[in-house]
Amino acid sequence: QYAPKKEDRFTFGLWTVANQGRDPFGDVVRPPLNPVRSVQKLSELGAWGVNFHDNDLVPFGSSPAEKDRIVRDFKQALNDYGMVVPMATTNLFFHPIFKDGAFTAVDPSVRAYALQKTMRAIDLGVELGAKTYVFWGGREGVDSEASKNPMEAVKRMRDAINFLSEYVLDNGYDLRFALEPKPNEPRSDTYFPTIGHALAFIYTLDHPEMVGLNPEVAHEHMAGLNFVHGIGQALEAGKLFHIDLNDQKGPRYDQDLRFGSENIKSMFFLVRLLENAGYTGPLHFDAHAYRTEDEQGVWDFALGCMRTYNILKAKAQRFDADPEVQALLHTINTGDSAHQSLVDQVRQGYSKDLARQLSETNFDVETLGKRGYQYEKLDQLAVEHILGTR
Ligand code: 3MF
Ligand code: MG
Ligand code: MG
Ligand code: MG
Repeated sequence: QYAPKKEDRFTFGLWTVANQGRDPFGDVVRPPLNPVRSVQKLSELGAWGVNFHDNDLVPFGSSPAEKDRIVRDFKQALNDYGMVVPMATTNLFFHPIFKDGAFTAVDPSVRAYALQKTMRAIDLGVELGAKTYVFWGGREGVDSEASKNPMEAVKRMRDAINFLSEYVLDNGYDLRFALEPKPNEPRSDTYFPTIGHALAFIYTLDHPEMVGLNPEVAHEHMAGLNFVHGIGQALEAGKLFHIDLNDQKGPRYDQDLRFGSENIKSMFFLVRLLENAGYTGPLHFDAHAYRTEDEQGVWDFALGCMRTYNILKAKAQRFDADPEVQALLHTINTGDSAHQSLVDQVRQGYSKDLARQLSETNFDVETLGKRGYQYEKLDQLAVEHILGTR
């Protein structure tokens, strides 16, 4: 019943299942995983597609002949195993050239090279079918505040996104951009640190309609923020183009844990929101197996991410269909009908008459202040659904 299927639209980054477990204190613990093998295994487990950074597929510095061979084999694997590539992105953080950033680096040669690398990676992504192109500004930030003017950094990022938007249009590509905010790591501070910062930036671009967001659970939790609310605002703005699902234990380094392995309650409300809002984009996992795992542990991890999403989806449906929940939500949201009509009119917009009606209305503030909202009862119902007793 919870087994993942292609229609569920689950995707993984090639970098996620191929993560070898290197961390700042320890070396790799798993052998490299070939992209073709990842495509095969993920397909068998029920995933719909894979996403990649240019260099996840074609190693940095490959010759044109090597690149052609790799891309040919990869296309063949996609075809053989019925997998798609909905998203692609650029690695603008691994090579030493990017140690001070890419689009916002102080060195103009680095900024120009970052554009060249991204144009090539866009061509590759589009060739493999990508419809969304993600920008995670891995090293776009500072360690020393003395090094850069933060206003100039915004302008440089805007120049890059505007230029690349035109590149996409000029080539007639069917591709949208999704900005992925993160507050820090690997830089001690990253520009555009949260969903809110990125969202505000989009409306200063030349083609805001082409640019949306790719928020990540762990990244917002690193900043101590409520991910469900960030996703709500992105959805409401029509800007949730893509999503990085994973999990995280509070404001620490980016842990990329198996989806739903830690914050089960907020992930329940996240899945409920995505499903009820009719989000139809990819459900992408940007996470990796614990460093303790061998290859089998990687597939256990991948299957776990997808199963947990499906289980939470079923639980969210049961919660919404529960008559006791429905009755309680109805009571909670109902008040004086005259006042309901006032706020309905506010939604329609301002008028002098409405302003007059509002200023002449008498409110029983004492009684309203004494009201109990029954959220304890409602929340306990949610908890019981999550725990499986209803
Ligand atoms: C880092 C990330 C990135 C981005 C990726 C674009 C390596 O914290 O989250 O993963 O998700 O670059 O999708
Ligand atoms: Mg991340
Ligand atoms: Mg992460
Ligand atoms: Mg991510």
